[in-house]
Amino acid sequence: MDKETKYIPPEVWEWDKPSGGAFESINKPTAGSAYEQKLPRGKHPLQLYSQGTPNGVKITLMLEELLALGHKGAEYDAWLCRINKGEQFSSGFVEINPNSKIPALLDQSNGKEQRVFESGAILLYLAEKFSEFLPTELNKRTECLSWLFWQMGSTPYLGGGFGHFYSYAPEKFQYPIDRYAMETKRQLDVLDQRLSQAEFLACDKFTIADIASWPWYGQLVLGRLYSAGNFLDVTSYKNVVAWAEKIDRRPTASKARMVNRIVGNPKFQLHERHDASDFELKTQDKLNGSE
Ligand SMILES: N[C@@H](CCC(=O)N[C@@H](CS)C(=O)NCC(=O)O)C(=O)O
Repeated sequence: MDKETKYIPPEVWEWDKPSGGAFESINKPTAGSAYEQKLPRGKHPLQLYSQGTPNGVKITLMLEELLALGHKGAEYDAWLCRINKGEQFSSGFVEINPNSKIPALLDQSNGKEQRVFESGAILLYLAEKFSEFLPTELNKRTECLSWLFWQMGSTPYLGGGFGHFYSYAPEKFQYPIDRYAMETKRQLDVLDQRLSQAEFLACDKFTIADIASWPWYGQLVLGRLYSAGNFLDVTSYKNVVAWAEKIDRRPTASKARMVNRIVGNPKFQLHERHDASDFELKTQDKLNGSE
């Protein structure tokens, strides 16, 4: 960068132009609702407002796992919230998540209403509500929550850092790509070393720690995120790859990835899920590309 183009921060930052890149139309420096619109409600106990991004898949994986175990109370309506159209800024969505990010959950069981936002909090809520995927023994529970919080704190460097600058930014800038590629590889190494000692992140059982991490790090090492498999040499993290493949073989995993998905093969896009049969009957290829 020469002297003329070098950026000198002003005294006070002001939002005078869109930031550029894939999300410039929805990025803004203020919170709160942008327009009045109620959220739709279905008949099931749990109402999920989401999109099929890795954070969204955490919750659909948890819900499909709970249903596979026979928990009828985990029946859910999954409504599509299109974040690229700014639907997370509707008044109804903001009532459920003041932070305007998917996923958001409303539990309307037993005539009461409980909102839950932040994917980690949603996983913990569902784990406690159904007494599943969270060990009860204090040391294992603590290990599980440590990995859950590790994921929540670490992944913004992978998504908002590496993914943003490698994939979404308007230009390729070496400084942030180097910084976040290094951090992402460090995180993969953390996981790889942990998974050399234990079958799953918290212990020998599949828990919400795995459910939180797989849609990000699992998808990354399976080459499904940011087309960055080669760049980050993901196959060298052998324990992470083995863990990711093992979870990928669970029958719930492919379903979880279909719900609220709006990109890729229409056969694997189920924009809204209101019934178990929707996976067979309501995918976008069956709906003839209409919505
Ligand atoms: N910490 C939040 C992050 C959620 C998040 O970043 N969601 C993204 C999609 S993956 C989103 O809604 N982005 C829309 C926006 O930033 O306006 C969580 O884990 O629930």
